Amino acid sequence: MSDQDKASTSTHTDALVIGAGFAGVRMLIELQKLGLSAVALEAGTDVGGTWYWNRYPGARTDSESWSYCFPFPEIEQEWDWSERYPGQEEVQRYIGFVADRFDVRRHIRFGHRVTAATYDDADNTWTITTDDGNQFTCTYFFTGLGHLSVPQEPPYEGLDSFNGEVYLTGRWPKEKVDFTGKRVAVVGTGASGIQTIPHVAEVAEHLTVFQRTPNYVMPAQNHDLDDEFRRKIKSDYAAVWNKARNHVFGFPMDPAGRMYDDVEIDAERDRIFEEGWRNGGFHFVFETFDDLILDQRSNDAAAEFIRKKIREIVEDPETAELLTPRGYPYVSKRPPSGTNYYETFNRDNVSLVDIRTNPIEALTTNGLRTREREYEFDVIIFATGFDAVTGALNNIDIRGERGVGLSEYWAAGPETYLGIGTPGFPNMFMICGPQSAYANIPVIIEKVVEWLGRALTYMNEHGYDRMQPTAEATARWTEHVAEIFNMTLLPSGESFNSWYLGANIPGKPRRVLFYFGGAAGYFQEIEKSASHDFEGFEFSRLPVASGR
Ligand code: N01
Repeated sequence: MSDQDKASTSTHTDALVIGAGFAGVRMLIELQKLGLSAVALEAGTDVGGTWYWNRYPGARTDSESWSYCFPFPEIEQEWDWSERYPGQEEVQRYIGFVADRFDVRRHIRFGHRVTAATYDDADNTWTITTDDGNQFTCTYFFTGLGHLSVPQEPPYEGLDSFNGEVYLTGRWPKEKVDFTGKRVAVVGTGASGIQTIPHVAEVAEHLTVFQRTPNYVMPAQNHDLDDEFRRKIKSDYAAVWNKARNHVFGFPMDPAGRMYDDVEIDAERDRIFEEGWRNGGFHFVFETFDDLILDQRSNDAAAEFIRKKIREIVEDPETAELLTPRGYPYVSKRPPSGTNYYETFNRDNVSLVDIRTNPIEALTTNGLRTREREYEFDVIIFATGFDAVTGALNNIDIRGERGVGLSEYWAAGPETYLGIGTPGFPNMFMICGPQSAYANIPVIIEKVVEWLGRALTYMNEHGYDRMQPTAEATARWTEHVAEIFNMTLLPSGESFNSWYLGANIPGKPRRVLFYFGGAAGYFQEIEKSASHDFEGFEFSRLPVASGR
């Protein structure tokens, strides 16, 4: 943090935003448009959020670049994506480009990690404290913390005794890490591990992958974009956004338009799955059968197709068997996209250890010890996931009316209305908090931020300065979110540690963390509230001006 930053921290602004990733930057642009004074506090030294911290080898999106961005007409025409699924550096550069283009970087204080946020009932003010003791006050408090920003710490004894290097994919250092000629371990085979593994395998002397649950990994089928493709997208960007906003996951895709029962011949089903596999990534989920996460038979057929692919690709039958997911439906854990993932296990310098039957017991001076034996490593990489969705909120001591703590209020799991607000925490707005839509995140952020802009305007026009959801609307939404979840095959992921429910973190209360009714369904819900005077929220006004 610069001296200039330090000197200017004790300010009051209309609004304060935590985070300078997609959500924080987009919110600053909205606040600027509304003419409100604003500051954003960001723990990192640059913008990017998720794309600042997750700079592990191979990190890239699995949303297609042309829809993993904001629908600003000027930016759409100026920015050129180089790949179908851009890498971490390019996405971070894009967020920086947007921040500079709208001139909001000057509102961001980097190197400030927020530790507490306290609401003062008497003067309707939030006080935000950072880890270096600085305090900021504001009327409107926004969190843009990201769903996946608190990595799970390696849960093993002996971490300090290990003499080699230890990395977490979710907290990757800025300096290049060189694995050349080293003996490397990767623990975890979720989306992060799956992207890291092929890259490390290419240079390491030996890579050992420690897998607890085999995943259903789709080939990303990433490729460079050419000028002709970019021109085509830019010539009708409105059509891209129109499709994305009407798509269940916020992607510019058409629904498959068929259910499992619409196709009676197995060979034809296989042809459809084959096409999905060739198109790659989420095209397999959303362009094969529309009942993939609703109908067990549809899901079983998809899962079996993927298992067959694994057996075809992986040469050693024993390794193929270990990599084959069983016992939980496809998509009930977030399915990753990879590049050469299964192929990597055909390399001579890669081996796979099943830690479900042979768990890791501890780290040792020279490596790690499983129940069966000890392994020696120079480097251990933990790709063991995140305390998702609520982790970052609970890490901050947030206190609302009468000093009630958010983590105590959410002791049994989060309760929000629309994933935006929670009762007792006036003017605290979560940009995609718990129970907001599970979908392509920039598309959801865009709509939520627009909605928040309208809410602030509504308050201003009606002479209100305080807004929070009602307890009734919040209870109804929480119930609705659970109902929708239970209509799908997703609950089966719980026993396989799905982070959708918090089931990946020992001791974390189980609650559905997302609205799974689709992006379009979510947009209808938030619009319904906004167009009925923000139904489900209550408004008030401080009787005496605070004098600020
Ligand atoms: O984390 P995960 P992630 N001992 O929780 C294992 C997004 N993302 O960082 O399945 C041993 O999915 C765990 O095993 P199990 C994306 O939304 C997106 O990979 O619990 N192993 C699992 O294999 C994604 O879903 C992108 O049995 C342990 C792995 O570690 C989300 O982030 C890229 C363990 C954790 O997998 C999280 O992905 C990367 C333990 N104690 C991430 N604890 C893209 O857009 C956990 N594991 C491309």
